[in-house]
Amino acid sequence: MTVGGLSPQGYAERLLSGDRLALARVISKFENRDAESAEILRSIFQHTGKAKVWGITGAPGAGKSTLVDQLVRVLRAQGLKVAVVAIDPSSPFTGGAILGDRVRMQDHANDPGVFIRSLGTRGKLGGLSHATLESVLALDAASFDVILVETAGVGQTELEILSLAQLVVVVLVPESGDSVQMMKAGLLEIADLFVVNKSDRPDSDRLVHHLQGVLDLSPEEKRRPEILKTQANAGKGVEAVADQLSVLSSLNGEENRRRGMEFLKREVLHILTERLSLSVQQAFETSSGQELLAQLVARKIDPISAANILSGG
Ligand SMILES: Nc1nc2c(ncn2[C@@H]2O[C@H](COP(=O)(O)OP(=O)(O)O)[C@@H](O)[C@H]2O)c(=O)[nH]1
Ligand SMILES: [Mg+2]
Repeated sequence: MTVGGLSPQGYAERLLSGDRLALARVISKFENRDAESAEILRSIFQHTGKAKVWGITGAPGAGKSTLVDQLVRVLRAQGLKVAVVAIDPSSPFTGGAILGDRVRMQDHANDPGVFIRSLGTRGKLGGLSHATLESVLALDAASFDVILVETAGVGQTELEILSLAQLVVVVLVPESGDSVQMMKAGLLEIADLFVVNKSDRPDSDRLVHHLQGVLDLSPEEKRRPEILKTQANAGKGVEAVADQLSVLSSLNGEENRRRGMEFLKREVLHILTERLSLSVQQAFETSSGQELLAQLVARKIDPISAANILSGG
């Protein structure tokens, strides 16, 4: 069956009825900021807000994809429909995810209860976080119970993306000194659960103790995150991670609601800020805008008064 040539409404209806091809197309439209995106989003938004959205972050090579793959297995065994959104900054050339992720995930390729999607970083400023949010909304509307968002904890964009998650898992590994890097990157503040992966390697207990020390020192503004050890490539410790996430999900009802509200508030603010910024730039391009700029430069008018004029004040 083809889904080409559908109206935005048609795409939305197919997606809501569980059509995977329509879902994939809609995500592509969101990713490419297609003109139909706004209308599709409007049609599906009321059907969102049900899925659990869990972020998985950590340095490249920490084992996030391996852990995600294993979490999918565990959650599927519990009868849950699971989607994965992988954000991959390591492949700027193809705008897609590294091959390894796809190969590993092929185990789930024929399972209708699993949907895996990579989003590239080809987006412009802020584009990737918008695309990620909208993709997560599409998956939510398509009735996935759990949406796992894998992202390398490296920059502001990734932190922004993680703020859409109700729970954030930070994956650390013993051999690298990345725990300190992670803390610097602000991951300590957003972690709801720490996973020390590659526990088959020496020094994993040392990392656990180190982390405990760090947590002892940090202000107790939120629930203290647990630290769990895994060996993701052997599937060890993954059930405990899934269980802990489920427990936190059920405990965090009010907190999840608050996070969700804060996130959506910020998203609306983003949209408006982008629009306003664009319209002011366009205003400067007009002849009266050029005149205003000339007056500014000549010190005949000050920036506050210029802003008042531009905002019609
Ligand atoms: N020794 C060991 N290797 C692991 C473990 N988990 C994952 N790996 C390996 O670490 C490498 C990077 O894993 P990957 O999941 O791609 O990391 P990501 O970049 O964080 O997504 C792969 O070769 C995995 O097989 C583990 O628990 N122990
Ligand atoms: Mg990965």
